[in-house]
Amino acid sequence: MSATQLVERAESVARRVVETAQTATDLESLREIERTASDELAAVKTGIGSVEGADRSTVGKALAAAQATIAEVVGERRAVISAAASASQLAAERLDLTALGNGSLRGHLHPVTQVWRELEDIFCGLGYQVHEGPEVEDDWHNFEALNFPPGHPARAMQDTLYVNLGEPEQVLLRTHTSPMQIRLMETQEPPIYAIIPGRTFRRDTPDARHSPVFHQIECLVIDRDVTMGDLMGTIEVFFRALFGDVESRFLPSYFPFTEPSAELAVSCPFCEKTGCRTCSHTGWIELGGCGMVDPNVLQACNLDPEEWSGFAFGFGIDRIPLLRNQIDSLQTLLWDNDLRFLRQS
Ligand code: 2NL
Repeated sequence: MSATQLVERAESVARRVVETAQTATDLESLREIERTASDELAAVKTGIGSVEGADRSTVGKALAAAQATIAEVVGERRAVISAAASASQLAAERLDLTALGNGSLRGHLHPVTQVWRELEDIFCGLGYQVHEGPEVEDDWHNFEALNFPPGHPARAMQDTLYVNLGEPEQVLLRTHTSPMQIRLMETQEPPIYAIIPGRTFRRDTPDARHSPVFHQIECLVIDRDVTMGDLMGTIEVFFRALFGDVESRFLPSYFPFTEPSAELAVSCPFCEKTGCRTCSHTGWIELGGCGMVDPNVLQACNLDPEEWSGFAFGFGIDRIPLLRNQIDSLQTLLWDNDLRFLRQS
């Protein structure tokens, strides 16, 4: 072969590689293209020996240029093929670790917590503050300051759970949320508009209507010239926010810490007073009690009963989800933790 033919041969091998390398989609076929080209250039190199001395460097340069072009084109294509291969390998090995992706097992707040927060919302809307107090209390805050006379039955061992700390029968699990109201009156300058929700404790044998641990919410207002009318109006607004179009009923009652005192009831939201199972066919549901804060309680907190007056009311929280969800037993609501029940609420 002449020097011109050898140069053309080297150039055509390089041109072909530039075209065909672009069509290779895997490393093996690219390697095949490279091998064929390299064999053909080896033949050109052998041909150098048979041309005139002066032409050898021309052919040599053409050969080197072809080798350089091929190396560059093949190198670029190899990088492209490798990147695509690793991307498709990553896609194939992808693990879906999304937890509970279909959302069907989302949890929710316990029915008691839902009502607790709803009560807080209603009173916050009326401008009240929410306070929570200690569950372990002393005799002063739980009884003495609340005007419980010595020997009052609620102080007796069967009601109160005492804690074995300090003087006998001085440290106890609060039997109501009222001790926190005493703490508020002791430490805050009136006016006070507060609600106190919380866990309370009594020495009771558990059954459908009793639980040694239950939840209460109490309301306390201390201001100048507070009247029984303020108390009744507040309760009316509150009951309507909670139950809708209902009436409230006040029957004379007795509590050591209020005077006068009243038992609180709401007209049955389920039967509109015609009588049903939920209201035991009375048309009314008893919810708790209320009254004007006894002057002795104000004095125990160093508040002058001539200057300050107030009202308070209290009721059990657990009663409300029981009523709303037509649940028969406090045990079902508070202790069983049966998911078949909880998921419905
Ligand atoms: C009920 C009745 C009531 C109060 C709680 C109270 C608190 C202070 C002063 C005066 Cl510090 N009163 N609280 C008043 C009347 C009734 O609760 O049946 N609760 C479950």
